[in-house]
Amino acid sequence: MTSRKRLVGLLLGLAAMIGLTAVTAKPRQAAATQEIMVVAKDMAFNASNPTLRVRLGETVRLTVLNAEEASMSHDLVIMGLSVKTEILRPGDKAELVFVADRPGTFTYFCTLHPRMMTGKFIVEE
Ligand SMILES: [Cu+2]
Repeated sequence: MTSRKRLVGLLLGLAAMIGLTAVTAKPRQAAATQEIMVVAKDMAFNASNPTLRVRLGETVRLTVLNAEEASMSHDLVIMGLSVKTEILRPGDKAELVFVADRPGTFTYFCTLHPRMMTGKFIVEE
């Protein structure tokens, strides 16, 4: 009776260990989607053209909103990552989903105002 209880305990412990291993062994690509919201307004992205950071292999959902009040169009391109929105008129929103599959420091910018609206997009290993 006692040894059977011990056996059950041992089996439960073993099952827990196997379960733990399965969780630990999950690939990094299975990580949650990284949500990034960028608002284009007053000739800047998020007011200060911030550096955006994601991890290598991560799925990124990039939302770009043109919040200008005047008739100023914008878009957003990330050089080297094949990420590009269409031209967005005021009130327009684009949503791009992509996998950050190349490590490095990339430049994002608006093709209509590349000098004023530009920042860094970093894919960290
Ligand atoms: Cu622009």
